[in-house]
Amino acid sequence: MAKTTAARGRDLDRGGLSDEQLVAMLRNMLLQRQLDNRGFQLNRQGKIPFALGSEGHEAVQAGAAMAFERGRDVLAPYYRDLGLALGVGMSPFEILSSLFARQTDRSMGRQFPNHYTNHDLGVMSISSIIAGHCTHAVGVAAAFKYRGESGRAVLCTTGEGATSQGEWHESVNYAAVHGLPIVFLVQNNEWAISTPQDMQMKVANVADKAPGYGLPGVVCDGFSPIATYRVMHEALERAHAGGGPTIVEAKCYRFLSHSTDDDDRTYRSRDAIEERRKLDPVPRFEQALIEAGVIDEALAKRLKQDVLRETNEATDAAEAQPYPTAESLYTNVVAGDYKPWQD
Ligand SMILES: Cc1ncc(C[n+]2csc(CCOP(=O)(O)OP(=O)(O)O)c2C)c(N)n1
Repeated sequence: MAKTTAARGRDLDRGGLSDEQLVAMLRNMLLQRQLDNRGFQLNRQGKIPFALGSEGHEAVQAGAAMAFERGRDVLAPYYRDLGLALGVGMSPFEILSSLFARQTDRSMGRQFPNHYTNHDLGVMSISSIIAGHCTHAVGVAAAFKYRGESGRAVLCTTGEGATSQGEWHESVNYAAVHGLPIVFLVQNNEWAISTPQDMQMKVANVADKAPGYGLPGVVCDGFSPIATYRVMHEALERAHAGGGPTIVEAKCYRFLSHSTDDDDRTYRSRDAIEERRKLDPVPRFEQALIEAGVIDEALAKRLKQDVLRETNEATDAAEAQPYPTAESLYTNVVAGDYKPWQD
């Protein structure tokens, strides 16, 4: 670490975070970017069938992960949550095991690629059914309340497109009525595949929907990890303390195509993307930490070398793993010894 918290350069509104936490957020963002690229590269090399990118979501996810209480909170992620998964403790090897569909993947390669999970870390399995996981997330929050497990909360994430789904409305409404400990984080990247926000809703902000459920709705700058951390920390603390749900909308952007299966040149201009790239949160946060004296150029360089090395090692290690065996086909399908296919 370059300097202690006391020795400051240019002022940085750090949201109460220490140098170590700020650097951890930057490292998370750099690793997200590296792993995102790796997923697209491996797909183009014909080594994996599918990848999704979180480019443009790095700051939201680094900030939200920093607010997540490991060991207590549960994450109900969606498919674009690489940085949240990493930020709550998942490793690049686990992510790549999912992309390569190897035996070392927690779902043993049976889930859709990029749909990782980690029960021990409180990361629920990802559902490809848009907003389908919101009902599951609310179920977990209801269980926390029912069992009197105070101090625990669920972080349920979606894109803005998902807020048009019935399950999202039902989940938010139920959570509001029952005062459940849950935060609905909406990562508004302006696009739902080829559908822009204004074809999705008549309100300017997703957070504007919150009063309709009797909930607080907060908009934050999703290009700033510190701004996102601040809002998410407050919302999760509210949930931990029995104050009920919050809808947080983090404004960000999707720099890449929806997935490796999508060609976004058919529905949006390169100029629009270039314009947004000027606000790219990764180099901006790196620069802000350098200017504030939290890190120096040399450390920034080392961090980038470090995440590249980590990504390369994890890629080689995951690729070398075996596929699940045919005999394991029924493993983890039904709990306990019950084997309906044998009766
Ligand atoms: C119920 C359902 N309808 C449609 C789809 C196809 N689909 C996959 S991702 C997606 C867009 C979702 O957009 P958004 O919620 O804004 O998240 P983003 O991908 O932009 O992060 C759609 C329509 C699906 N998976 N499930």
